Amino acid sequence: MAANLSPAADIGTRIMAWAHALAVHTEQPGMLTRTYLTEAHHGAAAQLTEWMQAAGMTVRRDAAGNVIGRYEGTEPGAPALLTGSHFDTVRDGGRFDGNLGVILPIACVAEWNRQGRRFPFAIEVVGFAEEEGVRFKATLLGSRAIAGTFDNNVLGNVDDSGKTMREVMAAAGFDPAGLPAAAHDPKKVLAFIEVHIEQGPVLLNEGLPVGVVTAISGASRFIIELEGLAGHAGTVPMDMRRDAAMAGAEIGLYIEKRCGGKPGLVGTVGQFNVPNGATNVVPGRAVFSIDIRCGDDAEREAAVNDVLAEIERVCTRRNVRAQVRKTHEAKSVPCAPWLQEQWAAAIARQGVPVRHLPSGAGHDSMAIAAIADVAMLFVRCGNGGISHHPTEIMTAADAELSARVFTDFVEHFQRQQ
Ligand code: HGY
Ligand code: MN
Ligand code: MN
Repeated sequence: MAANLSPAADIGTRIMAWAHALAVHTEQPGMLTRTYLTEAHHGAAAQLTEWMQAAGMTVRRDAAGNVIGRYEGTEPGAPALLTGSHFDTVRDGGRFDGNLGVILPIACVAEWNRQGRRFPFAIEVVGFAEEEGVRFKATLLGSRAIAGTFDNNVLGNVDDSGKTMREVMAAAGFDPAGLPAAAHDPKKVLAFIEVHIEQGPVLLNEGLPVGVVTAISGASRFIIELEGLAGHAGTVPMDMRRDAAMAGAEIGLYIEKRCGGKPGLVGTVGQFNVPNGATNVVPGRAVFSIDIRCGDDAEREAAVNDVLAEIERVCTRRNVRAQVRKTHEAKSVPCAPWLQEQWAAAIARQGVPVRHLPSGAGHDSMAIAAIADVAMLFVRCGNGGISHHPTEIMTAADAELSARVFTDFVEHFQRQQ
């Protein structure tokens, strides 16, 4: 049942109600987990489709499963100002990461539609089908499809149940052969603007509701599989062990130390598994993830090289074999100054101080930058700025203000000269 609030309800309340309504589409009761092409994902896509149609948009799904709502301009078929974000989530995630950037533009288009307002360009609101990389360990799938940079090699990636992405897409009615046709013609895209929660504490600590993103940090991600030798926890002497988990732990501590030294450089081991482990068995295998990011690509690449060298050193000394698989690499992406200026002007017209800040989190804008200039509006997060966590929160007042900034941006939008 859609949360169809009357137009009288202020837009901030409507956006919050929709975010909570969308959160019912989860694959894990009691928490929000919505990964690519699960039943919960299909339910959310149907709900977004309903809201887009009610807002006066025509809606289509492309071969990647993106939900694309189009609000025609005064000239049918005109180039579009693209906006949107992702509607998949991390496991036990928050209900605003990604989803806000789809819901808020839909709510604004619904207002323009109610007023009969059209622009000399179309507006396309995209619900990107997959950004987090949770189910198939490949990220930005939706936005890469639209950018024409989808890497078909990931179609063979398997989920925890052993199903390949290709199988899952086909079962959901999406044909990978149609992916090239999902690419947008760059000539038909004027720019891409993304509204996203900050996922950090800067705006909150400075008492600011919104900010203009200057650049999005680049990222390198790996899955590391270590193979030592399993053994009896009670009988194998400590100096004779080839303990895969301790090798991984030593590498993890090195990552923390190496990335701890430089502002803006971060390194995370987000997943760490001992497959078929047991309390009384020396781990013969360990599998863990590495995520290293920095606004400065040279710094990130230097840190990655040092970590890979340390993996070699630790594994040689411990007589453990390492398999290193890169699962994601994205250079940092600058936000276009001519678009940043228009976000700043829209914020200033609301009487709000303008704050520019970088993004440590990755976003769909990184992929869309391959075909269009991009710029992002950050919205304040509560609870210390926490995100990728069920206590991720924002306020209806900030949703209202962000919708006013977005509306103002579009109503004053000047194409690049
Ligand atoms: O990991 C990220 O930065 C994004 O939230 N997917
Ligand atoms: Mn996220
Ligand atoms: Mn996100």
